[in-house]
Amino acid sequence: MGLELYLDLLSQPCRAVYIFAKKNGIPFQLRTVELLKGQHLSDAFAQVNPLKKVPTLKDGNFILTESVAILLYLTHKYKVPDYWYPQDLQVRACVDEYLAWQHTTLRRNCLRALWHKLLEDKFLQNKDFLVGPHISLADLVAITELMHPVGAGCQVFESRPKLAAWCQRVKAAVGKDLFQEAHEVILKVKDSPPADPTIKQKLMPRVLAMIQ
Ligand code: GTX
Repeated sequence: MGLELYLDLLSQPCRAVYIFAKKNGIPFQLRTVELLKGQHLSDAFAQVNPLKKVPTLKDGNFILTESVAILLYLTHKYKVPDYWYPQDLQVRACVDEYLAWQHTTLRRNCLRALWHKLLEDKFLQNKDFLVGPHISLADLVAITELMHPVGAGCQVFESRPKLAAWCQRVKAAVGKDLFQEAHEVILKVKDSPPADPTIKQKLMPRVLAMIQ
């Protein structure tokens, strides 16, 4: 069996992995794990990932979790354009810096208004993309995270022209169709019916917090 990716496009780290694999023509079998149906809690999925989280990668007998580790594995295993994770030591260090920052801030409890300001002031500054003139893993991880509140109806980019222009550049670099495809489910989530109550009881509080 070749590369298998266990994903739910409702999840921001899954969207980053999905876009990256698709955009770079990496062949993979999509194994959809529907969080809202509690499929990640099934015994079958626990055999693949005992942590019961997506994204999860399976490459033969090798299993890998954590979106950043998955993105880096794909970057190293497949021939992808250098700009995603540049060879240049210092530019690469800037991508690493963003990926480390992201996990402790954007993905954690931090005032949304402050994220945006920090993202603009510290990372984007006056560049086209977060670490320079080209898209990198940093932009992909950032955009999939910022589209999450957009899916819940928050106007994240409305009063931030610099961030909005960056968003348009990332969309164009990824390709509008692939961007739309990856975000279709999250952009519709606010209109979906509530999850099945029996499943809801089993889901982790943070997943519930995102869907209510
Ligand atoms: N640090 C990990 C990574 O980057 O891969 C985080 C993995 C993670 O928390 N995955 C979540 C999960 O599987 C999905 S991402 C949150 C999606 C919320 C969408 C709701 C609309 N969670 C399952 C669980 O914890 O039970």
